[in-house]
Amino acid sequence: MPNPANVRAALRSLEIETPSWAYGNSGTRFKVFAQAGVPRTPQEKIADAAQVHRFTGSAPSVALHIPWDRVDDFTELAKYTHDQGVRIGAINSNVFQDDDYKLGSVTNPDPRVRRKAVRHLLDCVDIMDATGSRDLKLWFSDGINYPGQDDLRDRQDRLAEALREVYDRLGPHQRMLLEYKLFEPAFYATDVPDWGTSYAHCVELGPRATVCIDTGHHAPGTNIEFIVAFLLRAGRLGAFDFNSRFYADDDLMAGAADPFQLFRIMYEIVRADSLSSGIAFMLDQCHNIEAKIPAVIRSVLNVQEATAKALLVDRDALRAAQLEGDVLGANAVLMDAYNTDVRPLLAELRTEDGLDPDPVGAYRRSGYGERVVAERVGGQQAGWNA
Ligand code: LRH
Ligand code: MN
Repeated sequence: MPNPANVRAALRSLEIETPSWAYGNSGTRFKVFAQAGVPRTPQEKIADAAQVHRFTGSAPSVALHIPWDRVDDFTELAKYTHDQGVRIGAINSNVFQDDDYKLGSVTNPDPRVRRKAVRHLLDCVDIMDATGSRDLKLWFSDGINYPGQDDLRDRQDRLAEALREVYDRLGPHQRMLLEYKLFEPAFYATDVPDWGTSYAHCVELGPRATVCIDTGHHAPGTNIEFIVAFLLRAGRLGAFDFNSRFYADDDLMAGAADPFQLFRIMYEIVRADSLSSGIAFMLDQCHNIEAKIPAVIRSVLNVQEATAKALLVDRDALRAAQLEGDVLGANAVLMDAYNTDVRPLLAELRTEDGLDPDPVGAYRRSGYGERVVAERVGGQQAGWNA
């Protein structure tokens, strides 16, 4: 059986990075439902992220998205973030919202557009130097909608050239996270559509290029934990964008749609002793209709619960059953852990750490939500500027 002290220590070491854009308005092509109290500035987004850490104790960093979170002085912003009790995490580039990028950004047939896109990516590395961030997260909406629209091979050459230039600009302690996505906004071919394409480019680039798995970016039925196990074995799993979905890139709360999948993913992390090996556990979600801060708190708890269940797997018993070919026995060992109610354990840990055992309830009782609704009147609410 797992050693309870190790389980508790591992749970205490779990850090989940929350995305600044989860605190802003978001929606679908049909409607963005604005919410009262939504942040207007990067500072207000960071203040909201600090609330998630205040009540969970496990969300010490916030990912930024450029230009959504552009400020004049990123060193000053990093100091402000520190004063709020959290730190700036990954810097997300954005080459998916400029008119010039209609036919692609770094893969665009027009070299002038490619230069512009690479310029933005290099700017993001400059920002990392100012914020002290380790990770540059790259997601490209690049792709084509019709067969023949452009040459698939040429686009890969253009992508590789751009990634090389950015990789060579990274500082010694900086990493590249290359995120893939099967489709949307491109609806025929996406230039980084799957883990294999991302992995191949990462291997071509060098050791500080790693794959980012967004759990909403796969074809229905994809066995994501297999991808996790494979990339861990190859030493190229850099990060997760956790969220959940019933259909496509729904960006719902992590663990909400498929808590069993989140458990299976975290079990591969635990099995590889990689819970605190530098993998960035990030959320990438949009709270289109629900209150945003409580939704992010709930998501952090869902990742904690999946991780706690994964840590409770009796790995010796599992391995013994696996090596004996005891199919049902092996599956039962895993299901025993998954079917364990870990909420009392997590509540106990929070209490020991001076936190309220019920973070969502504690946040609601704090009155912070009502306070920002009263304070944040006027100004331009943050969103995707889409
Ligand atoms: C793309 C994506 C990417 C971010 C964006 C906010 O779908 O997952 O990680 O840049 O969402
Ligand atoms: Mn993502």
